Amino acid sequence: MTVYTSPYPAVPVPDDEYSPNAPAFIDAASGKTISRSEWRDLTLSLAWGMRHELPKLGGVAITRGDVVMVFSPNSIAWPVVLFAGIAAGLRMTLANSSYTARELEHQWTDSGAKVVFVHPALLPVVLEMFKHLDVDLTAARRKIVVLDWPFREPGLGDFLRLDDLLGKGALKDEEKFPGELANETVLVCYSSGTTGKPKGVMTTHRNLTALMGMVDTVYPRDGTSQVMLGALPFYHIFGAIKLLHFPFTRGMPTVVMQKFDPVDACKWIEKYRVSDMLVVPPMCLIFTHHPAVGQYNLKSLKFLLSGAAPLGAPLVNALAKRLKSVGTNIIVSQGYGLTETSPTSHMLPVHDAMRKIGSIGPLLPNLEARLVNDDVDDAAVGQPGELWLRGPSIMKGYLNNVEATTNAITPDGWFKTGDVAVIDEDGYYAIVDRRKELIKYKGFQVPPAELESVLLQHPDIVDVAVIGVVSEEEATELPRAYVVSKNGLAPHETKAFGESVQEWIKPRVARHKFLRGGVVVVDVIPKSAAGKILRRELRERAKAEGVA
Ligand code: 4UU
Repeated sequence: MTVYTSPYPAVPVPDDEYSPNAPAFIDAASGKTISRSEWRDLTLSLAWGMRHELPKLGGVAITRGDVVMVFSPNSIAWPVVLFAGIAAGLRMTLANSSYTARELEHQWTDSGAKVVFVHPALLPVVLEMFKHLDVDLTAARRKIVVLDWPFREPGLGDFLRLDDLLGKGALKDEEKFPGELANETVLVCYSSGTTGKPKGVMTTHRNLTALMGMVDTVYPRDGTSQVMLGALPFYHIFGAIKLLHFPFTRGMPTVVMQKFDPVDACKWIEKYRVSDMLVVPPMCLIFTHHPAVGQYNLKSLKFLLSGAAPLGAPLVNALAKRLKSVGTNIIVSQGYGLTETSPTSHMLPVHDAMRKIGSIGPLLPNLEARLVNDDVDDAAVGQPGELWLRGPSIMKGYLNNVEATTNAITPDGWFKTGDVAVIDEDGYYAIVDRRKELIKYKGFQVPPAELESVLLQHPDIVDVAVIGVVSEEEATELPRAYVVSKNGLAPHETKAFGESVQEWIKPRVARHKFLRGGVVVVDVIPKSAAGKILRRELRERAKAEGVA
């Protein structure tokens, strides 16, 4: 008898994992679990509540196409709210949970959001925002739903609560996005793109369904992926898609951490036998030396996927060595993407992860790429060029911002990433530089233009430019400001002034935008004839100052 076998490795038969009773989301700290079918029921119930119960309870009425904001650290309420909103035909805008009231106000106003679903701990920030906007408390109450589910919080007064919207009905029709409707926007995450302030990225239903299949082709298929650790924030596209959407398509539960902490992460890896973890490079760095790695049983851990910032070969090697020394059989891979690409466009396949260290892998299926030089022409073979991407996972455009959309996407559909890449002889890409203004602090976007406009409100600052400098110790970039002071300062006064500016900005911006790279007083900001800041010159200067 001759038996021919498939050249592909065996894949698990989905029956077990995809059972309706299998866990979909687990709250790490309490163990509270939502099964796949409970998730569906809760989602359709809340979708009904959003569309039909909210006005009856005194909230504003929301209808298909309206923008609704989620402002919360990670919790198991997140997947329910997000998917309910999508099912209800709403556009969900996800706000960074460390935002100040002013930062939130930009996103609220720019997106035209009608209602905010807010974690109880962040309610004061929302109330402060409404105060700035001259919305009185009675009117504000109509726009606020407090996420006190599944855990009740006492002392919230008479705000609307998530619980009030649940259990009153179930949405039946709205959740379908057939035909043309697939191009409706479902997510509006914020990104500064290549320049300026954060803009709303219109991610469509079709963008997301396309992306699920694209990622599926490169994600481990050998049965090792069983449980995902949800340590990255859900409001960032990396977490929203790769922790809340993708694991579900593989029958993998996500263990939800309110925020990343290395000891807790190790504890939950042991307790929940976590196999997969999505990380950013600074988290990799922590795991290379943190004692908790040796104190818990991490043997279940099989696959780490880093993204959102460059992951270099030395760090991958150090991390793999450490994790192997505690008995794991770990593979460290890297993905690349942008909010505008929904997000993943590149990922190192498992079998190549440890062979092609430092690379972001080949282009995912369904995408086309170009590398473009300064003359907007193809870069020569083997030479670096700006990465342009085209395909079904590219955003529809920036919300209410035709100019930014036109600058970002060419008439024939090429999206300009602002990142500079090279392709090797195997078709694997590496990111070698960034052409856009963006700074990344631990994977979070820090738009220089935004910090510059805040700094210009300082009474003693007349001009400013912000750049990113690299910190090897923390595996990240740090925002560094060059400022021109209104009062000519004596050399011995500049250091103290710089430090006072670092303190001054703290109550005004989210933590990831603090000027950790320092503040330097200069006589003049280098600018082109057209008045554009010459950031390259400042980067050279920072190098000369010994910090880049
Ligand atoms: C060098 O950070 C993101 C998305 C990250 C992501 C998502 C899914 C990574 C892997 C994955 O599977 O989005 P944004 O919009 O916050 O920031 C986008 C920018 C890019 O333009 C690039 O400059 O973040 C930087 N970036 C990277 N840089 C993202 N990933 C990488 C990377 N190497 N691997």
